[in-house]
This record gives sequence, structure tokens and C-alpha cells, in this order.
Amino acid sequence: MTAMTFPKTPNFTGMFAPSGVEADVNSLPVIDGAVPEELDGAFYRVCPDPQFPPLSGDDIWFNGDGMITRFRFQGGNVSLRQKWARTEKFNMERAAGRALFGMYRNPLTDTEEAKGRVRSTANTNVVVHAGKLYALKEDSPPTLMDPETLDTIDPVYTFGGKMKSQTFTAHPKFDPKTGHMLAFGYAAKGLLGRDMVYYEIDTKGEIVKEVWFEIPYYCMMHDFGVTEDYAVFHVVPITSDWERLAARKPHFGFDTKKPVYLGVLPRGGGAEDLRWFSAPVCFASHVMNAHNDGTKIHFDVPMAEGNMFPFFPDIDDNPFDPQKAASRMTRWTVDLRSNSEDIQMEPLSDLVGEFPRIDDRFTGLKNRHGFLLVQDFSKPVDLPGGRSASGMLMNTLAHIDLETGEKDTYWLGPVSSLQEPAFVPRPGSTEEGDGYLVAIENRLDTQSSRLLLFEARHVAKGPIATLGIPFRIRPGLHGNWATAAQIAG
Ligand code: V55
Ligand code: FE
Repeated sequence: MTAMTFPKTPNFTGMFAPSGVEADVNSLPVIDGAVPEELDGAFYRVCPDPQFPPLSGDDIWFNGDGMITRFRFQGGNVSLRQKWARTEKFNMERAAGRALFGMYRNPLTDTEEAKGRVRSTANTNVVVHAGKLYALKEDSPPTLMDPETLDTIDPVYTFGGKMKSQTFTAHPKFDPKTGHMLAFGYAAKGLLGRDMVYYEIDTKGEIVKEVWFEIPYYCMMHDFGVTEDYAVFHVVPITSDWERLAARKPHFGFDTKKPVYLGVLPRGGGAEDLRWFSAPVCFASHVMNAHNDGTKIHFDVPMAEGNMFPFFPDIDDNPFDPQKAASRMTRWTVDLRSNSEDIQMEPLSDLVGEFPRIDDRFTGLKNRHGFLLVQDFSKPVDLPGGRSASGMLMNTLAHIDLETGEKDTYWLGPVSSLQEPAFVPRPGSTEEGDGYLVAIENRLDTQSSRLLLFEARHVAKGPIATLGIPFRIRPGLHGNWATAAQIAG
């Protein structure tokens, strides 16, 4: 293996410099406050962290190898374990001592050795279900890991061969009543295709429901919504085709000429029951929650007027517009009893933000408390250039009361950006929002990281515990809390 030189680009420098740290830390130092002793479980999260310099000169953040971090809470102590997911890509590249896979979701740019192999980086989300840790990338099957050791059990897990889809979403949901994992795959029969499949997976980890259907056009189906009775799929024109891949353009581009669709699939039904609604073009990716009131379906998303991803540019070369990229919580509503195909849209908050979360025990149910990372542009920034390397400075944590419209926010100061929080229920409680939010803070001035714990319904009072992390954690995507009992299976 030769020495590694990464590109000197924003994707590979500063907070985004590759980390490669695999670690075991017995006890994170408490800088301020205290961790409640009763918390017994772990916060799992993942970030892209490229093992090798890219084949293609530069590379987008979304293409790095999944590095998993586990913060284990027990008796007031928090330990840390961090390990790369051993995906097929990771193992092959480690053996070769260099990158073999090329651009994000473009197998035409792969080396001969990589052709036909699973391209997963497992870099988008980590969830615990049936005692197993799933590291997820939406272009591939899950990578199955041991939730204690973070050792990889199966780099390409297909539920014992029962999963016929080539892909599995990074945003599965958990039905709070049945404990089932609800998921889907898109481009399920092959890259760029319109085939989708919906899955329900029981508490033993077995696929118990499977519905195949087609979406109106190929696009990035990054997330979805579930309610007690329906699965809800939003089709937003972050799209692609083989010409783009052959031309080595970024896989996705935003097409303002296409409408947005919302597909509603009755969970008890089949593909013939799927109904599509539509609206003029807009951007929405993550789903806070959804619920149904009879045949009326409500779907809550951070929504922007235009493209939010500068690295997936407009397909007609319209310039990126930061104003139009500002997303605000919006409620989409459709009614299966109505003949109208329109999606009604109504604002829920004026805060500009993304990475929506809830008390996950209310997934699919009408929830009152929403949590969001917010960009508060009115606050000072004390950094060279005034921004983080990603261009997104999530300087504020917000709790939104969806019933009263009240907001409760905490500004982290002029040098900090927060990563996505996860909800931690208070042991013994069942009341919505009774618990904590855990999140990694990026300190952009010193390029260091801390772990923060907030009371979920009182974020304005600031963290109740601040813990030091002895090395820089790369900016991440998603994570989740699992109780000790859930980890044990
Ligand atoms: C996202 C992240 C991904 C991806 C597709 O919206 C969408 C986030 C980290 O990778 O492949
Ligand atoms: Fe996501």
C-alpha cells in the first residue's frame, strides 16, 4: 500500500478531513452537567469517512465509507466505540490498498475488479432491530453488524435470501404497536429503474409483507412516511438517467420541470390500492412523521421551494439559489375520500431547518412534539468565511409544539454546528416527549467534537450534560437510540 493523499478540497479538509479513527474509549469526560444514571442504552450514529482517496479527483460527502459510532450510556457513564462498517466495498478496497469503486452511484466509473459487486458504503443510517444493527445505504442491501462489538456480521444482508430487492432504504420506520420494521427499496430491480418494493419485517427479523409497484419517474426516494394504516411515498424530482452517468455528471440532478407526487399505499392492501396525488415542483427529502385521521393523511416534512443539494445541480443549469434552498416544516395533506388529486400544503413553522425528529414511540401517530436542526441566520458566526465546510451551519436546536405552534430553541454559539439528534425516552415513561435529545456538536473553530444531552421538551435551557470526545468526529447523517433491552434483542 502506498501513502495516501486526499484532495485539498472542502470535501476532504477541515471538519471534513478523513478521520479513519477506530476507537474504544471507556469513559467520556463530563465537561458540564451530568448524565442521568437511569439511562441504559446506546446512541448509534454514522458518518461517511472515506477509507481511500477517490478515483475521481474529488468526491461528494455522500460517497464516504460508513463509520459507525456507538455511545453506550450506563449508570451515568458514557463509553464510545467507533468502527467502520465492513462492506463489500470496504473489504475489497482494504485488500487492494486503494479505491476500486468510483463516483457516487455511478458503476460506470468503477475499476474492473469492482464491476458487479455491491457498492454500499453503509454511510447513511444505523438502526437496531431484532437485536441486530443495520448499517444502511439506500442503493444496496443492509450491512448487518453486532450492536455490541460493531463487528460486521454480513456485509450484504438479504434476510436469508428473502429480500429480492437490490436496495433497502436508509430510513426504515418502526411501528410502535407491532415493533415491525417498515421499509422499502427503490431502483429495486436495477439502477435508475422505477421499480419499488415495500416491506414489513417482524420482530424476529423476518419479511412478512412485500408489495411491488412503480413510481412515476426515477428519483431519489430517500425517506417515506408511515401511518397506522398507510405507507406514504413522496416523489420529488431529484432524478437521473444513463446519459448523466455516461457523461460522469453527478448521479442526481434537480428537474424543476417535473411535478411532485405523493403515493399512498394501504398497509393492508396491495399495489392495486396505491393512489398517487400531485403538486407543483418543490423539494422535500426527510419526513418528520405522518399520521392518518380516517382517510385523511397528514405528512410532515421540511420543504423548500427549490433544490437543497448544490452537489446535485439543476439539470437545466439554473444556478443554485440558497434562498430557495431554505426548508421549513410543512404539512402535506391528502384525502382518499376526495376525487381531487391535489396535495394540500400548509406551513407548520417559520424556522429554517432540516433533520427532523420525533419521539419515535409516536411514529405513524399524531404527534405533538417535533425536533429540528435550525439555521438561525440572525445569530453571529465566528468562523473564517462565516460558514462550515458543508455550507450548512446548524447553529440551533429547536423543539416545535405542533399543537400550539410554540417553539423552544437553543443557540449553540458562534462556532458550533449540531449533528442530527436522537430521542431518548426517559425510562419508565410513556408520555410523548418525556425524555432527552442526544447529539454530537461540531466545534468548527477547533475542529473538535462533544456529545450533548438535552431535555427534549426544554431545549432552551441548554444541555443538561456536555461530554468531551477525545478526537474529531466527522459530520454525520443519522442515528438512533436503542435501549439495553433492544440491543439484547
Ligand atoms: C442522503 C444521503 C445519502 C444518500 C442519499 O439526503 C441521500 C441524504 C449519505 O448518503 O446516498
Ligand atoms: Fe437521510
